[in-house]
Amino acid sequence: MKNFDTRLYFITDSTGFEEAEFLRRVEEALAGGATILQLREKNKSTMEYIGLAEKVHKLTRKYSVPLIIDDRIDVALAVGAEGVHLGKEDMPIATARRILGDDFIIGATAKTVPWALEAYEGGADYLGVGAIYPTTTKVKTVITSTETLADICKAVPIPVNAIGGLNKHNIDVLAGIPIAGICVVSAIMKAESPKTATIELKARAKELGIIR
Ligand code: TZP
Ligand code: MG
Repeated sequence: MKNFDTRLYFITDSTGFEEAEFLRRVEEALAGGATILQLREKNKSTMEYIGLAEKVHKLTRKYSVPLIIDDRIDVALAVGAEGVHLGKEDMPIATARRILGDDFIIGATAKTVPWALEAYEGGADYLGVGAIYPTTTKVKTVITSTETLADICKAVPIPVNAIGGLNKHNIDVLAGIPIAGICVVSAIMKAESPKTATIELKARAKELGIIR
């Protein structure tokens, strides 16, 4: 059964962390209430990506949180992850859906309404939209306005998450837009206490009525 909740979507970045410290931070975010977790690795070999994904999957399973693998459906299949996240330069959504079947969670990046519609029609289960703010995380992206974010929410019937430079001090701009949740990397990954950061971010998003 495909069952997922994107309210607090934590995307990892292991850059600069020893593996043990990385895994400790991942577990803290899970303990703090991340509802879905994406393993995002841009510089690892296939072997290394699979090795790390297996370790992260043990943690996500412990907290009953779906594991999404960024970019790589082979890695997702290899470790039995619950889903994959695909951008414009990755495998087309419809192709991935055909290979992975209906039970797999497939997320897509979308920065415009036509792009969102194409991903939805291809079979995407949720969309990540942004960057809402400039980001310090290594990514090829452009700023997406909150107006476009709202238009995308209106255009597709699947959960839409906001992403990019989001933290507890600036998510108020999302209030009133019918997003399903927020995606964050640094606000949790680089926090002194990832657990506290996760708890506080979720509490703030609830307080603003962004998530339930
Ligand atoms: N896509 C758009 S912005 C971004 C991605 C992967 C990175 C978000 O990272 P952060 O640290 O939450 O700004
Ligand atoms: Mg990608």
